Amino acid sequence: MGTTVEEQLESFMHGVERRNPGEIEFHQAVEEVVATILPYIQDKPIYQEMQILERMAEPDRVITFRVCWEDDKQQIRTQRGYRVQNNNAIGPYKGGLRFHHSVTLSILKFLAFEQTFKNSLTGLPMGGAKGGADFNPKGKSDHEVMRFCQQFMTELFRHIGEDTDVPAGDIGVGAREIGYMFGTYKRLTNKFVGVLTGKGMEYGGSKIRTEATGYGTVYTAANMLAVKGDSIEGKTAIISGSGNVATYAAEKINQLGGKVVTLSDSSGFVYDKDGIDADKLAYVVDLKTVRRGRIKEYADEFGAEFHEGKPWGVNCDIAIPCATQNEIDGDEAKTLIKNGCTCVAEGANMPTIKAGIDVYLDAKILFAPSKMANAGGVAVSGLEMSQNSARISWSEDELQKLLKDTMTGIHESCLEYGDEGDGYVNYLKGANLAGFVKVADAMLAYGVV
Ligand code: NDP
Ligand code: 2IT
Repeated sequence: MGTTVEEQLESFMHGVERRNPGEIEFHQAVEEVVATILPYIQDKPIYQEMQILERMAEPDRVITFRVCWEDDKQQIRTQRGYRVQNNNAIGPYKGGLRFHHSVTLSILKFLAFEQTFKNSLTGLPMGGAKGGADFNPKGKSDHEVMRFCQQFMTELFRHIGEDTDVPAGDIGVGAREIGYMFGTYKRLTNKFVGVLTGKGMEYGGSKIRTEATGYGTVYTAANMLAVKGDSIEGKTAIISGSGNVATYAAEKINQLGGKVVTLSDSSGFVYDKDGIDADKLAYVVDLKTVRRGRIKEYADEFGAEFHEGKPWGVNCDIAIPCATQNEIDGDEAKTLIKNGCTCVAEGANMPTIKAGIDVYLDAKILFAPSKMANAGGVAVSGLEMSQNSARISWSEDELQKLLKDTMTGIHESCLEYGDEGDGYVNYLKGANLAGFVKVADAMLAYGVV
């Protein structure tokens, strides 16, 4: 390594780029983390001697496989399935499955890397993984989705297990897909175990898992505001996405006295100046999970505005990106701040590119990076694993409290490591460091393996 931190970062990233050519999302995620960890470990040479960062940025295992299935017209279709098992230093591999036409190895490696730090932040014993396929569920019949999920699991099942690797949902994978996959796993192995989370309540699911990511993201925004003596009450929020994370983030904003004025999907966004209240949200959940329609229908139904593009030009106090990675660039971040935004909590994974993050940090606004803000989903997944192992189920009240307490604990850890001493909290640094230390120290305990 070179002498200055900048030289060390350049040399580190040179190695990552050489070993993982063209994997730009993976490079982006690694650089964001390593840039904050390197200054911290300058006076802790053991982490450098034992190559902890280098080992964290090399997945334990990458599995890719062919998934062949038959569509409703009896055409044979071929997709690529993946599972990236990044790190199991502190617990079984854990992380979602994404079904989207854009899925690549680079995207799943970035998500598995991020998941390792996020899961550590929850305080629960979970390693980091991610998987999925370049399958596009849009426009597919239930039977086509079922056949795809079954074929996907006929290979994935040999790489996972309740103490080995426990997948869950992500973009394009919700209760329906988890049900099909769990049914196939059960049939192939003749075991009824907690091998997936996000299951239905009838067969081992946990209460509030569906709501947990969105709720947790808003609790994080509330926790950051509370440090400033402020709250969600009376605030206007803009949200992107209209899937699982977005709808429950909107629900929690409403419950805490805020107003949500946008939701989006890949075709554009709706702007509802009157606010997207509980009844309108119920319409969105039905639209997106039952009828599987487009967000424009909301505008037609409620007389709201529909625009192509993203919602970042709408005036707000709080922005909650909940669609996908790289949906806010530097200019969009500047627009947010110009229009009054003082708080960004990332429900999606890595929704802001580096230039946008630099804008938030320079402006010293409240910024909760994804691994801090959206950890509530995987935290309740961890609680689902505990309930399955003990063959019990906790009440909704208990789980609501556990989720809230977990998000408070994560905020406190990130605050401790991110406090700049000048009144500003760099939660990006805080989240990376707080997530890193536990995994790194477990790896040190194992020696060179
Ligand atoms: P869903 O599939 O339920 O919803 C995804 C939403 O994002 C849809 O509205 C979708 O629109 C939109 N979207 C997806 N890709 C794009 C794109 N390329 N451009 C514009 N809009 C897009 O997924 P989730 O709500 O579960 O996931 C959303 C984000 O939250 C992801 O980044 C995910 O990794 C992250 N996350 C999810 C967790 C969970 O528990 N589910 C936990 C932690 C993070 P359309 O319908 O048009 O595709
Ligand atoms: O990104 C994420 O944290 C998830 N998609 C949820 C993972 C999980 O195992 O619940």
